[in-house]
Amino acid sequence: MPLVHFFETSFGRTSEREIIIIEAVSEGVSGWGEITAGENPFYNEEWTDSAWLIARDYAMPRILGREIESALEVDALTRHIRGHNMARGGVEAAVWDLQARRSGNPLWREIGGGARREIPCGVSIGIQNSVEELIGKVECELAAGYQRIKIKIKPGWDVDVIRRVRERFPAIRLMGDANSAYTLADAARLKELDEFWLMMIEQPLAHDDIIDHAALQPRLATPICLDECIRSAHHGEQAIRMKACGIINIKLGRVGGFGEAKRLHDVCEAAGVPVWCGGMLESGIGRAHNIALSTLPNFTLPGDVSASKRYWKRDIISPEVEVTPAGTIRISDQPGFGYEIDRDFLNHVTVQEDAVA
Ligand code: OSB
Ligand code: MG
Repeated sequence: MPLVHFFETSFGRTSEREIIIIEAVSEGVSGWGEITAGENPFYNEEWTDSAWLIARDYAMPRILGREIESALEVDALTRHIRGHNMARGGVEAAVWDLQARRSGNPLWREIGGGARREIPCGVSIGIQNSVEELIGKVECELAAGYQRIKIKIKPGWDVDVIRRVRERFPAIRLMGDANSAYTLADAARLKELDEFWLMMIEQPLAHDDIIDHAALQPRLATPICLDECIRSAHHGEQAIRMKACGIINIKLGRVGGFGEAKRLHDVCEAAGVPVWCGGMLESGIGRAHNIALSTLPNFTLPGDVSASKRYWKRDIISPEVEVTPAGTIRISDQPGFGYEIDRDFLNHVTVQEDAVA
């Protein structure tokens, strides 16, 4: 599916998504999941083609044909797979949706959420061709009501860019996401960002590092938010113990599904560390899962969960995800994740299919 606008991070530019959708069927009811891997192994080690094989050949055979009491069991059944959390998590999420639809409950209730009826939303704005274009985009998203603005940064697109945005919008909730573009040797440069009162700076250092983040955090006034390097509740525990961050971004796929996302959420809540729901340029299916996840109590900060139309000319769910003028998404009480699948359009954009039975 082509994005309405390219999305550029410190690791590259995406113009078109190749998304794996999982349909889990039991006794005539379908549940839906999305594997959130990118098209290339640049955010983490997974990509569309690796995830296809892991889901088909390793994750799904462990679940199919089994009597499962609860979707909670799926995580344990696929734990023997090392890494590949997004592939595992997409399958797991489909079984959660299936469980919710079979029991007639909204997914948010099924996972133990429901702390709020509307979730607070922010946007993630990629690296643009010019600062003027970036400022135009920020203006547009603020006018749409979004509660916080995240700007992608990298060396050469950081202090000067943030300065200009901050000058233009002195009072907005603003943050930067580096996607691992710096090292500890850049600490002085990152420290310069302190003067702009960012809510947080996301994953400044290596994708697999916690220790250097712990060395960086006391040198900054700005809280560090960890994304890439937190792949489990245990990593969250370690990062908090080391004081490597003040905030954690939880992505369903990155941690391998709802089971682990809930455990990570609970670890953070117990430690007084707020969390928010990250995004991976999902279709409506992954987006709907993110909305359900964001109703857990400790998701108190605006997430990167935003309206379908920011990404797609037409989404594969109906209705599309919409954002209120207050910058929130209202949760649905429909069974499952609360939206219908637009099967005609899904078929139209499908390029490859496989069935495991
Ligand atoms: O680091 O949060 C990130 C997109 C792709 C890969 C990594 C990230 C992102 C985003 C986009 O920031 C969030 C979204 O709008 O879905
Ligand atoms: Mg990030």
